[in-house]
Amino acid sequence: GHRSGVIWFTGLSGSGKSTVANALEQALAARGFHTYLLDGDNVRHGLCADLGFSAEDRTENLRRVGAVSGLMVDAGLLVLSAFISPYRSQRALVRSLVPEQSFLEVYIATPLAVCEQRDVKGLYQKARKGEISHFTGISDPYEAPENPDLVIDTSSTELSVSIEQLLQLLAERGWI
Ligand code: GGZ
Repeated sequence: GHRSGVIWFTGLSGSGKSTVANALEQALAARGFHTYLLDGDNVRHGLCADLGFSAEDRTENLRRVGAVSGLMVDAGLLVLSAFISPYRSQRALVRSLVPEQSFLEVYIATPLAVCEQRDVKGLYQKARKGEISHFTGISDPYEAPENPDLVIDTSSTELSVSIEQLLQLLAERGWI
């Protein structure tokens, strides 16, 4: 068995949140744990398809994700949620929506310059040209976490090492 809870990944677009969350989910699934991964790719096409990227819309996006994460914790799952979640107040909101002691914050702290150089979807280039407004890190703020449970820089740490660190954190906290 395992304790249920939310592992919340925050960081810039292209920082590697989904990559790390996916790899952790695979490692947990391989160990027989019941998991669910929430990210912009599956949420913004359905549950939050009506929302954009203003501060208000991001807050509502994250409020819904927090509420769903809380329900999944009730259902006994280990939930991995990977969202930019740029404001401290938004992360405090999602934390308030899940049971106490059931929330771990993981800061994917890959430098902006690296995220922009990767530019997997060409969004940074569009943001620089002014074709996308309110783009996090370029024309919209990102407030780094002050007291995250773990910090991962995907430009300087091998994925396998990060996954080991995450598994160790979960074991230390008695979640797995
Ligand atoms: C930031 C944006 C924007 C703007 C579209 N700002 O790299 P991606 O493409 O796949 O991940 C980003 C995703 C961010 O959605 P989230 O739900 O994680 O954001 S938040 O937590 O702030 O609600 C990016 C894409 O959407 N994208 N426009 N203006 N990212």
